[in-house]
Amino acid sequence: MISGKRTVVSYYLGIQIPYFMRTVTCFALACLLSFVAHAQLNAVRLNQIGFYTGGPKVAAITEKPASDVFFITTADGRDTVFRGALQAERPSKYSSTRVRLANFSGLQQQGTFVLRAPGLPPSYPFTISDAPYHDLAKAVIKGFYFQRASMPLEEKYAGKWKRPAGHPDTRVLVHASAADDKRPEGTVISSPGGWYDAGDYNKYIVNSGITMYMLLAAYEDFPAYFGQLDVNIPESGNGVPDVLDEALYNLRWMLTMQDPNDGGVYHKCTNAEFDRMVMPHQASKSPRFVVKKSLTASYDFAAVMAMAARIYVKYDKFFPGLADSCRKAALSAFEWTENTLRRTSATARWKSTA
Ligand SMILES: [Ca+2]
Repeated sequence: MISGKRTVVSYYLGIQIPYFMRTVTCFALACLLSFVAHAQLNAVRLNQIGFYTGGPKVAAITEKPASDVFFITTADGRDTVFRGALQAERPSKYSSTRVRLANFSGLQQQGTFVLRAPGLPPSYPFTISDAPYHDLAKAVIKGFYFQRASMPLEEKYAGKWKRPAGHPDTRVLVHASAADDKRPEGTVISSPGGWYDAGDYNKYIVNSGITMYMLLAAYEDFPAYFGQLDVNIPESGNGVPDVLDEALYNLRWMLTMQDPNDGGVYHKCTNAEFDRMVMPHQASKSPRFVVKKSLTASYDFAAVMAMAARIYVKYDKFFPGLADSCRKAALSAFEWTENTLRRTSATARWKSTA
């Protein structure tokens, strides 16, 4: 379209358009057509995972349908299991998108379905069941297993994602920023295990602190559900809920990040530079460091350890002394932060959390 002297656009406009302008015009047209096609394809927005059998079920129609009705059919389109009326268009002062809702909460038949509004492409398939998020919950918990540092992922647990161990972290150096009289620069400590961060092979107390809270809170809120959730990790079937086994893999690493001399917690375990985009066992063998103790890391650590002490005490026969160790670690980390706050200025505190 852009190779000749006259394009379709220039032909219909009856003018000669410079090559650059033709390119830009064609690109803009392609984007516009793509946008229109994409909007059409996604005209029915709904929860693509699924809905509880007895729960609310609502879809949002974001393009103009040919009529005011909608249908829920089986995935193959052969049987209609529900029909309803689209709700009136709702204006929003925050968006120009015109939306009409399709409420099909009355449909309580289990299966896989699609929503169809006349004149628009059907929705993505969705399920209605008594446990629509069960597979999602398993995948989320299992996701942390794939992030495990310092251990190989075996095929029987990891499938096609099996891989050798990376980053043993049994010889980690105290960085200059974290050095003190009892642990001078270059002191070797062991800090194995834990999870890699989302986008790199370093390990962060603050980042994993919120994650630990979420996992432990999920267990505390739904102990019966997580008590039976088997996600096929090496600790499955050991009598301890897998979510607590997985959290423990990171908890044990977190414990290594506390300086036993004063209770302060190192901010992260890290390379001097990020590893390249390679598999963990192919990453650089350059030194790993623990860096400056921080208020944020120590407070996060204290909170996670306090919570862990409360939860893992119920599994004391499996992990003797763990809950007590967590309690002591929480108290000493909290004490370090309080003492540090007392003797530092507001400016220094701000820098400490940066
Ligand atoms: Ca288990």
